[in-house]
Amino acid sequence: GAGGVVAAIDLGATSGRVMLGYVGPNGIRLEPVARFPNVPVRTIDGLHWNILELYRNVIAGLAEAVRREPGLASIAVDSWAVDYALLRGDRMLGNPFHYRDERTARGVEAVHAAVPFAELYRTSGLQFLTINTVYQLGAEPRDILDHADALLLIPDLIDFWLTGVRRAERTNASTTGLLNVHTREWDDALIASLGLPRALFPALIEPGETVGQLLPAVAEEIGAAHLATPLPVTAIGSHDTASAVMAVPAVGDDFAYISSGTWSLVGVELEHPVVSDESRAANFTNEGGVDGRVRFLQNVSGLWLLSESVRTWERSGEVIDLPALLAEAAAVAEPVAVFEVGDAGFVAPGDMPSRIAKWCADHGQPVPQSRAEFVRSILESLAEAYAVSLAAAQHLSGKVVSTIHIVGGGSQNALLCQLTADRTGLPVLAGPVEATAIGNVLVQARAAGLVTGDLAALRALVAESFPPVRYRPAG
Ligand code: ADP
Ligand code: LRH
Repeated sequence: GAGGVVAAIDLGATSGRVMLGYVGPNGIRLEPVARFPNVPVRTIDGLHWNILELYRNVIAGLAEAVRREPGLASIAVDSWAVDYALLRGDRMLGNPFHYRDERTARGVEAVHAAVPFAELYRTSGLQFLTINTVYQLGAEPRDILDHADALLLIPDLIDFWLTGVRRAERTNASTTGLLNVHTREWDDALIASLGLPRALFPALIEPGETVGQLLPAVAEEIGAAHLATPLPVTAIGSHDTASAVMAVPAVGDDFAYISSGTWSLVGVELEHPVVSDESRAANFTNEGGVDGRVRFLQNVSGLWLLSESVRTWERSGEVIDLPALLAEAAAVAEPVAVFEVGDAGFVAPGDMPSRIAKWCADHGQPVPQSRAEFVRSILESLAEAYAVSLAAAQHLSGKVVSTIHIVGGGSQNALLCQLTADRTGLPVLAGPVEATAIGNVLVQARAAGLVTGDLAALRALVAESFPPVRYRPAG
């Protein structure tokens, strides 16, 4: 193709952005258009996303994108997984819940009473996480489920608001727990066993297909009504992690990845799912990737531990400089505690340093004494968890890995990258920071004919445009 420009909307659990992506045979360039925080809101019935505020920012960002680039060829949306809105007709039934809301505990009990976890795993291939859509649905009141006529995951909801078309993008649908891991279709039998109305689940759509054209009212709102051709919204790997893994700048096949942001998604890419008893016991997930790949990975906690600590320290009004704090953490010379980052006690929002200190005291480990020691302990513990996960991923899948790619916001954390190299004994290639947006852009660009090629070719393009930073293991 001759090249062109598309707009990527990437909504992370911490922040959202709208990017212009310029793509041609010689590379990719990203131009940030808008960035906005994603701040959840607690009301009497629980913890919610501020979805209307996010959508307002999406529209404002798209308006700015069209102002800068009237030649825009396409738009696509990705976000964090598992969360959803229920709708009846055009109306959203209540505000979407945040996956950290405590109601899922009830859902887990209800779901496992109907279908034991071993059977869920054989069908969906999904690791046990209380946040999974299936457990959230297990906590929904019956009358609300019966009143609804559609369930849309967050990117599907934004696509619906933009186009009026309701579809379920396949990579993100794979995080619900209701997709069959082998057929990649909604599992009707499982949905029936759980007593969920089958009609809630829209027709699936594959990355690269067109969702629809912008509604006239939306085109008007973003200043695109006068454009020569109506703007399409394209389906991409709308699960942010699917887009991030797509854009790993890997050369060859023997790599592992860590998509590092609020969560760390640690694993390998496979052609076929692994749903053995052993992988179930190790709690490994098989999520759907772009171009039919399997993302065989584990949700290891992530920089949530750090950002929630910083948020706690900032409550007194002080503003913390993250790069300075990371430099202090790098200078800590005494050994620090290595704690269990996946402990269920760290999932909810709130005072993180106190919870970490309590974990260390309860487990006979040295309690961190300063902010720098807390940060060092968090990063050592994450790196250790990565090493354990990566060893398991290789053992369970039979894939042998010689390089680890770290992408996402956490790839800027040099200390974390170095500790990961040290604890795994493998070289770490860090970056790009905006892998998710790049994956979003590339699948749109390929659909629009701006670029051609399979995953390997697209990844080579990423590597040329965003050369990663190399960390060698110590010793
Ligand atoms: P998400 O997509 O989940 O919202 P991101 O991929 O944007 O997350 O990553 C956010 C994380 O990136 C932050 O929690 C922070 O720890 C890390 N980060 C951001 N900027 C820097 C920086 N300059 N140095 C080190 N880490 C950073
Ligand atoms: C990362 C992510 C992850 C999911 C979690 C809900 O942003 O999408 O892959 O497990 O958020």
